[in-house]
Amino acid sequence: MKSDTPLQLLGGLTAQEFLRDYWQKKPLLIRQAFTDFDNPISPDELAGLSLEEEVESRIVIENGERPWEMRRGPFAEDTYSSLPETEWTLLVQAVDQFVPEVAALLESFRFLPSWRIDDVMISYATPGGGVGPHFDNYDVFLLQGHGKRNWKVGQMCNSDSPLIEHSDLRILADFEQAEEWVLEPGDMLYLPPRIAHCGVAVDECMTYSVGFRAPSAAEVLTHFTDFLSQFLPDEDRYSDADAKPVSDPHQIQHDALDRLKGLLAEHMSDERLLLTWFGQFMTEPRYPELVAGSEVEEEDLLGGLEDGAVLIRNPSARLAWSEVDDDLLLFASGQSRLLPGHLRDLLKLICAADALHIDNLGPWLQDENGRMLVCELIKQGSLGFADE
Ligand SMILES: [Mn+2]
Repeated sequence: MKSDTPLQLLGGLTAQEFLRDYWQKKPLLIRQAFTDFDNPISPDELAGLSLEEEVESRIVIENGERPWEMRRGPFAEDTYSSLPETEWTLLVQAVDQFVPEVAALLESFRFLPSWRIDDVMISYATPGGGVGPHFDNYDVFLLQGHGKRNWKVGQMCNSDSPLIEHSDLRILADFEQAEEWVLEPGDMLYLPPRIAHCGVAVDECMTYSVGFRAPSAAEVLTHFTDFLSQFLPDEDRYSDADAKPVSDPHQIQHDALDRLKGLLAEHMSDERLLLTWFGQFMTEPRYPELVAGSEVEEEDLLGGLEDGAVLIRNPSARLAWSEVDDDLLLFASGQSRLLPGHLRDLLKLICAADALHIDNLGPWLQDENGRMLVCELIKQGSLGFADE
């Protein structure tokens, strides 16, 4: 995607302008980001998903058994007949993994790295429904899909911002309203991390939240050092050759800290390991149990494709790639593979194509590494044959 094309999705801004002025910085209201928006899933279908075992869903009832009562799915069919008329919300996570038409919405966000995108959550709300004033630690695009929702945007928050006492929800005790808009179908609101916001359904409505993932500094440090430590031999230790005699044996001198900093710097600066860890971490699937592979022999793969079979990405899989020197790294659902540089276009194809078939994959099947890679991705579960 060219970064200097004005985008309807961004209210006429180019991707470059949006990233410079708004991304991670300030809210942006976009009227008709999607013109003539065709709501890809109905409230009934969304409620249907919330009955499924593998789908994460919640219902929040403002005046339930207690204020802001939260129930976790999967729900039973009769759950819905027992709810009040108004002021409740159903939230369903990662609908993009279950409904291809919802996954297709993500195509519009290709000006951002796909590995930053977490999921599309959909909320359905009855009039007056919402989840209270809160903040998230992630960027989000809130696309109005159906009906109208009132959004209020407030102050910047952090982990010290006072919350009301609640066991399940993080509801802000104070909300300092700065702006307010009513969103109609096709309108979209971008919010940077940590900004207070409060959405209340004006009438029966649905909102699509395109959420992003960003590891916390604590996660980066704990997960990367865990990963790194697998490669460090036990004899690689704090060492103090050429130490000077000490004046007080009980004192920790600062030269010991310098040696420690040296030890940390030596290992933390290994770019290849950092990249490998990061790619694996950012492609970890939300639902690893839905990335189940199947056995396939190379000859069956080739025969199948020649007979017109089509391979598609598992909607629960996450893929990304990178370069290391003259080689490539493919990250697939939390795993990495080092591959020769000549497979670059194959990796791009596997990451981006809606479907793989004999026409686009054909030439790569002549290549031993290419064939093997496609087989491995089927065995690992990131690719699978489409049902005819
Ligand atoms: Mn939110």
